[in-house]
Parts: sequence; structure tokens; C-alpha cells
Amino acid sequence: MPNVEAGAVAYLGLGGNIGDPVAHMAEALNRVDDRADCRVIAVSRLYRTPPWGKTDQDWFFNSAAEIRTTLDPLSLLRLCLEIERSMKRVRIERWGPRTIDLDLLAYGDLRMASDELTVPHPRMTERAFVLLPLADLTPDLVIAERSISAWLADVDAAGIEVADADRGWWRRV
Ligand code: A4P
Ligand code: MG
Repeated sequence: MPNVEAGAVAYLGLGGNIGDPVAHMAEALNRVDDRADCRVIAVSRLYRTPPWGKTDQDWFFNSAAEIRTTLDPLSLLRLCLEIERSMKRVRIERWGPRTIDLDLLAYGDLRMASDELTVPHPRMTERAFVLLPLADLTPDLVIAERSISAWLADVDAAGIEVADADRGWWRRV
């Protein structure tokens, strides 16, 4: 059995706006937590967010999770992509509608950029729908030399609502 307690702390960002996004996010988190090499430590509140980037689409649900894992960063990314694929995520257009999006936001204090994986997630500091859930978990986490709460103060979070303030939402779906 891998000793998850000795693993790295990583943060995942979750979102979706097709079908039942809350059920998809809950299933994704339970699938991560069910693995012997991963544990979900904490989950953010559940947010309802206006579409960012491509605005003529449905509102999203978004959340974030803190996990502990013995997987290396690339294996963790591949796990996220595999979960997305198995939930039949259709990637029709950039920033377009999706059943589930599972991003690796940060992995310990690792900084890396390759074709397959960039950590921290390069666009996270511009996105209130990522920063707000992440600030529930770790407001003092430093990304690109500023804390999550400092980045959050600079982005437009207008319209974002808390859809469920109970952080156990993902256990109940
Ligand atoms: N990849 C590299 N680094 C990473 C990483 N750290 N985490 C690669 C995840 N993936 C990473 O991913 C394309 C490829 O990026 C993956 O195969 C992986 O090898 P993608 O998720 O399809 O990315 P994308 O759509 O090209 O662009 P981007 O900017 O990542 O978009 P997102 O993050 O997918 O965002 N509005 C609201 N309110 N809420 C949302 O959740 N989401 C999007 C899409 C647009 N607007 C939104 C929301
Ligand atoms: Mg993604």
C-alpha cells in the first residue's frame, strides 16, 4: 500500500456546465479519493459562476480540492485526463461547454512547463472561478510570487455565487 501521508499536496480545479456538473465533479472527487495512492483532504464550497472566455454558454459550477498523493505530477495529470475522458467530456472548442474539466492547479512547490503539463496552471491567476474556490482551501498559497488572496483581489468575481456552503457536498451527490 502506498503511504499517502508521505505524498505530495496537490490542488485540483474542477468545473463543468453540461448535464449534471455537480454530480460529475462529485464522482470525479470520489474516484480520486477511492484510490490507494490519493486522498482528498479538503474540498471547497461549491460555486456557480458566469462563463469566462466564451460567454455565450451556460453558467458553470466550479470547485477545488486539496489532495495528498504519491503519484508523480505527470501521473496525476494523466489520472485527471482519464477521469475526464471516462465521463465522456467532449472537447468541441476552446473554452467551450464541457461535462467535466479537471485541472492540476499546483503540486507542492513544483514549477515545470512541458508540452503535456504546466504547473502551476498557467491561467489560474486570471480566473476568479479558480481563485475563489482555491481561497477556501489555501488563501496563503503562493503562486508566481503572490498569494491566492492577493491574486483574487485583482480579478473580477462579479456574478459568482456560492451554490452550496457545505464542503461535504461531494459526499452527498
Ligand atoms: N495541460 C497542461 N498543463 C495542465 C494542467 N496543469 N492541468 C494540458 C490540466 N491540463 C494541463 O486541457 C488541454 C491540455 O492541457 C490537456 O490535455 C493537458 O495535457 P484543457 O482543459 O482542454 O484546456 P483548454 O480548454 O485548452 O484551455 P484552458 O485554458 O485550460 O481552459 P480550461 O481550464 O479547460 O477552461 N468559465 C467558468 N465560469 N468556469 C469554468 O470552469 N472553464 C473554461 C475552460 C472556460 N470558461 C469557464 C470555465
Ligand atoms: Mg483542463
